[in-house]
Amino acid sequence: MERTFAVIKPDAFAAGHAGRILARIHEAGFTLIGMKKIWLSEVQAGGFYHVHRDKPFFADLTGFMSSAPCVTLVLEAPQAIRRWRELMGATDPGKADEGTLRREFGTSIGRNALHGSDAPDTAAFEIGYFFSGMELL
Ligand code: DAT
Ligand code: MG
Repeated sequence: MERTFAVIKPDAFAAGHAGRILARIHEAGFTLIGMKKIWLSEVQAGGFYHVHRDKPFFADLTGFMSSAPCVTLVLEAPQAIRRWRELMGATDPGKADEGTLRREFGTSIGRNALHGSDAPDTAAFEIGYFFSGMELL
């Protein structure tokens, strides 16, 4: 079993898509280990996305992620990291495959509805950034 970290980003949550996204997560066979709604500050969003701090889109990204509440998730499945990124689709919703969640719920590369960890080390960092062990029983 493997765990990954996911976020229903402010655009998708505000649009009322959380329920449909959670249903798709369950249908795909993930177990929901952790879940909470959270409204990030810009500093907290910057800590989460620290690997992108030198990118030109960093200020827009942290501004967007702190603009409204989101839902943070810990998902468990065999190959959870790869499988969640496959279900999300490409970063740019316009390039995401038909049937993927970003294709359905994203509207632009910066407003792409969902986050997913990209490797075991980033999944461990991101899960620990948002959840304590006691919240993941
Ligand atoms: P992903 O979320 O698919 O792992 P990433 O880690 O490269 O993609 O980037 C993190 C987020 O930053 C991404 O979900 C949306 C935003 N982003 C990435 N590239 C961007 C760009 N060229 N312009 C605006 N926002 C971008
Ligand atoms: Mg990434």
